[in-house]
Amino acid sequence: MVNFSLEGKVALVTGASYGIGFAIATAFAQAGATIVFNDIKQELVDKGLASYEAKGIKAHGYVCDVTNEEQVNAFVAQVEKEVGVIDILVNNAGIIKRIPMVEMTAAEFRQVIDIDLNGPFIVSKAVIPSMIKKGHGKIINICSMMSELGRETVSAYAAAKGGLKMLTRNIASEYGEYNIQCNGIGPGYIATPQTAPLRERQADGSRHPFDAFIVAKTPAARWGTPEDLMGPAVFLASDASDFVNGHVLYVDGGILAYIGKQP
Ligand code: NAP
Ligand code: GCO
Repeated sequence: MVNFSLEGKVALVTGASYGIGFAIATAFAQAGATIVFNDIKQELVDKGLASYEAKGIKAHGYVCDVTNEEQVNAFVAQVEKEVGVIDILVNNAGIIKRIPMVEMTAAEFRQVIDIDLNGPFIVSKAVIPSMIKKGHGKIINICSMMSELGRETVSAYAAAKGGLKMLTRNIASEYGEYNIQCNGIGPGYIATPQTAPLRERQADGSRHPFDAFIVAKTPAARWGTPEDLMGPAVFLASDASDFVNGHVLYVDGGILAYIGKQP
């Protein structure tokens, strides 16, 4: 029988107080996993713990900035002591800055690369040695359509997410022989706080132009929801995907396959 169960597994989802990470962690808990998550602020960790509890999930929340290698190493050691060795890692924490490239400072560019690309490197590096010792591991990097496409104002984000696609392939290549599978999920346009500015109602009550644009560009003719990512994430975290490695699974309603509705 195909095994989609995560019973007995410890899953770390970074930046999972809310949004996509929260939905993925919830799905993992429903599949039997013990949930660990982090955020950069205690108040958000507490908010996240309350949100998980409201769903009947006893999660383990920690304050940790994924860009800080010392903090990450201490965090992973603490999790291994208090909860158990991490079987599943989802590198979800991420930010975006929407600024025309020529107006973006190098510091702003670096900040996006630091969180969206260096963070997954740092956290993956911290958990892989124990996965090797344990004889298995699953790493899922939350990529993006911007791992494949560019658009105005998101140069840093696209560079980071393009790099994250290749980091995914490299981890798969380097650690596949230890029964560690590293794959990506590439969400399309998902309704979360990160994309809220692209969906704001206009002063006259009309839809944001970008909102209408995305709906026209998506065969599913709708924005995705964090819940749309739950099944694909459980698949990639489970034994059912043990021979899937270095793959980016786009969960985008078909937008990458579609030229867009004729005007
Ligand atoms: P979100 O609502 O902005 O949530 C991002 C989470 O990451 C927040 O909990 C945030 O915590 C946390 N975070 C940010 N910087 C961090 C750091 N240095 N260390 C630890 N945690 C940090 O974003 P989302 O829409 O759920 O997106 C989650 C992931 O999916 C991101 O990687 C994003 O790039 C990717 N993605 C999103 C979409 C979409 O359409 N929404 C599509 C494709 C890919 P704070 O609140 O404390 O900042
Ligand atoms: C944007 C959006 C996108 C989505 C996502 C698409 O400004 O274009 O924020 O980047 O977040 O990454 O896959």
